[in-house]
Amino acid sequence: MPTDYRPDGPMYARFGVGHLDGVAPSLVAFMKNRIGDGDFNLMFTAWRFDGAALTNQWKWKRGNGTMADGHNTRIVDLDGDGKDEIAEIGFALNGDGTLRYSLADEGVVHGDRFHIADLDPSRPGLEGYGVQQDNPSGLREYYYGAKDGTMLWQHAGDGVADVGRGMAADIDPRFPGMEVWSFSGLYNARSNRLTEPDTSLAPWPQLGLWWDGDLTRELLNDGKLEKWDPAEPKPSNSLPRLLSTWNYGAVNASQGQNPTFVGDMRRVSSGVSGRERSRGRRCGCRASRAPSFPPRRTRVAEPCVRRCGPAPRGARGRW
Ligand SMILES: [Ca+2]
Ligand SMILES: [Ca+2]
Ligand SMILES: [Ca+2]
Repeated sequence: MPTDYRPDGPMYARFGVGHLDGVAPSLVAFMKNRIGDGDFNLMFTAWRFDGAALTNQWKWKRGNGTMADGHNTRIVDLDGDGKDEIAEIGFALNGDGTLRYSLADEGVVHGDRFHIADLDPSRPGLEGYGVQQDNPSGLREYYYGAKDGTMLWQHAGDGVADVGRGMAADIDPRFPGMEVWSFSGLYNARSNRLTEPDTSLAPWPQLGLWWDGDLTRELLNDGKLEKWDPAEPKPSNSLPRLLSTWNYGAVNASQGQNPTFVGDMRRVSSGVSGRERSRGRRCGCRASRAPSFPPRRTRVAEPCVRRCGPAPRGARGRW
């Protein structure tokens, strides 16, 4: 284990699996600690396990760079060449541990949420969307080409604000591709236009899932399965509700209750009941009976989910 930052204390880490060479899986580790009450150290490492020994393939250190990390690491093939890259909210690494791009020159700093997906199917490749925490420039949210970090649009406001949450999903079929939203209104990502002119009417930017079998995404917000209806837009606290999970024994999935929900599975929502949660075990599972058309990948077949979470029991080969 690299000891570069050991004098500053233990490093907390998050892990994922990536096919960095397009062939064999590597363990990718995000490792971070703090220099007293000051700056943070950040290091990425990649590891290969051959069945007997664990070998460190490379390490990347941020040093004094301004590349911003967030609360999620995305391991995803950004350029479609079959080899995974590693993305943070403000930069991306190539699979060999070199810096691919940084969004620092675009003014991106730390934020709590970002998403990478084919937000605009008419534009080749993947796009990214992120939100900002206390950006001194007033930047609230931004949308960019995920392959090379090309900034496509930004929204700024007066003063400094902690946006906190942001979400990307196709919830309005009138506009091609996905919508993105935080607290500045509901936008179609591709066009950078409000899909709902009243910016006080939008879902809460939390989590998404497919539940009722149609082409657009449903929403999972604080234990409620909700659906955005563009024809009857509502404020975030009164969206039409499909299901309240607490009626089935799950605890209310507020922020402090994580990991009550690990959702975004296909038409399945899982939660831990209050009683079982207190025992620290068992999951409850609630599945939709709505027919699914067209068929979609299950959670364990979705590359981004699989590469950024634990392997399901019994998984073999490339996944
Ligand atoms: Ca790639
Ligand atoms: Ca695209
Ligand atoms: Ca849409």
